[in-house]
Amino acid sequence: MVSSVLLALLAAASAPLLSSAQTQITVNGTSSHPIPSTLWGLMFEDISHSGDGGLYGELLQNRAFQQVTPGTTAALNAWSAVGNTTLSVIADSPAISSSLPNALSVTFPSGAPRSGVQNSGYFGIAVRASSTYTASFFYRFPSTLPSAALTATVSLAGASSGTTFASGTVALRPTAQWTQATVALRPRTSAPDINNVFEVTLAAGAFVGTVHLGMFSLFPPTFGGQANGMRADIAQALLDLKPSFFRLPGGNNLEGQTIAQRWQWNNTVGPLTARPGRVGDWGYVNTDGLGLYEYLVWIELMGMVPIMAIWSGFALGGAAVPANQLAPYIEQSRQQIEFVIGSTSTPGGALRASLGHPAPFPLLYVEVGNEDFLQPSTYQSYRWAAFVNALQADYPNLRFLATSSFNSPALSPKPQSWDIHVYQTPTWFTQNSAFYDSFARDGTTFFEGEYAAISTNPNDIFGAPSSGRLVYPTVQSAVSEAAFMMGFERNADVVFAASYAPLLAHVTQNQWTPNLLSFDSGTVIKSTSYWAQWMFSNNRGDVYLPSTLASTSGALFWSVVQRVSPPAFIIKVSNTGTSASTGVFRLPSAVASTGQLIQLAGAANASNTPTTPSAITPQSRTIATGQNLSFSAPAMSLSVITVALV
Ligand code: LX5
Repeated sequence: MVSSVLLALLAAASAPLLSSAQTQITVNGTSSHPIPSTLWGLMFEDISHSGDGGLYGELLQNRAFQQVTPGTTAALNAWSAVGNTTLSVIADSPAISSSLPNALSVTFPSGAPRSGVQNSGYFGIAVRASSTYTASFFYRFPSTLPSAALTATVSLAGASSGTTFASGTVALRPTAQWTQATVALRPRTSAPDINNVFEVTLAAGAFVGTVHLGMFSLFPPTFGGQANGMRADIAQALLDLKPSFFRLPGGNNLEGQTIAQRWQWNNTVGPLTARPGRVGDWGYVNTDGLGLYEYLVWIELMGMVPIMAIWSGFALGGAAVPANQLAPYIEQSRQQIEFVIGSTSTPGGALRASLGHPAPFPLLYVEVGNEDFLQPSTYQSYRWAAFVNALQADYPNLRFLATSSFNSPALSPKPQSWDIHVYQTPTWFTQNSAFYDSFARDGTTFFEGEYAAISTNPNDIFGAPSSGRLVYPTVQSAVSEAAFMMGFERNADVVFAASYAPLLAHVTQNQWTPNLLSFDSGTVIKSTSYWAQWMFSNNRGDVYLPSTLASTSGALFWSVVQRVSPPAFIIKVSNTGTSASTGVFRLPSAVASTGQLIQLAGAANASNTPTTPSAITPQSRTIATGQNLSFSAPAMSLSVITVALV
């Protein structure tokens, strides 16, 4: 008795707390614009080993000694001796190819036990019993030829345990000419962790002398079986996002620190022995094994379209090509486009066909540079015009995107489209959900090519990372980005595409945080922001339905779209505040009495991390719905409600 009185008193006392703030939202039944099919997609560049050591399936690091200085310890990165060999990187003559001048010189002394070389991979190697690995390398004997073929053992082994998980043998013929050896490795058991190495060894006493090795490779099965393709678990995590486009190859990594170090498409296609690699913009060598053709074939496999950048005459170190010297660079860009879409009667199209893809790839968007607001003067005075005027004449159906700050300085010819970037605080994203509302409807369209809430400290955005910088996206950063993303749907008549950046990063070998997906050589971690992207992209509508505008100083943001088939309203609600908030949606027509809710929620600073990879994931359940749909959004949450029209 006493306890029930107490309960009633407690209930009365807590009632005001339960009734959260209410916002009345009227949804218009007449759509204002279709949602473009390109809206949600991916921005990619090789940063934080997102390409080499990440998406690109190759497992060996420094596989071909590209762009290293022979004779240095650094040139031996990821390599070490097994047994008694002596290793050094040399500039070999003959070289494997003119693009690959360097090789690994391995000397076996007399009386050596089992000896050879090992590679530690990209910070470990995952060894899975279900996979067949294809290993290969080039070899030659520069001086003393063995009297007969040698039997080399190629294996995958625990780095500290010494356990051999897989091994195979391959004959090394006595030859002074570069020769390729290939062997398939089928692990008997999976390794318990990624602390594994790849080894090439000779039995005790098998050989005394020197062998040169180079252009190694170790590939697990790739996503979709693509030759020289992508790591399956990372590609699958990206496919789950149902992305529509893929921006490549940068980002800063397009530009080079110097003009000579820029990304050059023609150095990234053809046999791996024809790719010199380059010093990337993020502090490590890019193998360019993940080249333009690999990107395009994979983009097609994934059902995406490319948004491809061309170099715009500016290197990150500050050098710009003078106007009267731009012609060869414009021609290189023209050839890049021709490789992608030219008919097979052109040299570029014929090269594409020779690699296995006679049909042109579906290219519509070409981005001229990256962040050319870093040198707006030369972009405005000649670089933009020189590239666009020449290339638009050759390819009138392409849309060229400008990358300087929107209309500042104004460009001529007037860009049809712009790529706009924003790295900011969660607060900025919530306060700017109406960012595109005031943009002119004059045919100009926008690509939000990079955006992310990166720090809770406004002073930290453009300065050195300090106290507020996020290591992994948080619930707060994800729901704040979602508030901004509501604005992409509302303004999808001018915003045709949007992508979070950066997309991928190795958990320890990174130059930037936070990132959408983090990985090591064995696992992939889906961040809170990944799940926000997933919720938007997997719950697209065909048309946008205007509704009462949210207050940009408030915490509750929403977007209502209509799906044609099967007919449904899809309502997205982001609550960026610290208390629950109710939206009462007055829908324009009758709906089913129940609908499906997908919700991401949690503590503001909660993240998915290597130790808590699934702390925050979207949860689904059925909820009661109706034409007057009252929905209480928990603090720090993103919700998607799908309700069928009746
Ligand atoms: C940013 C901008 C990281 C990047 C650039 C991209 O996603 O590479 O386009 O880097 S920044 O701010 O250091 O220039």
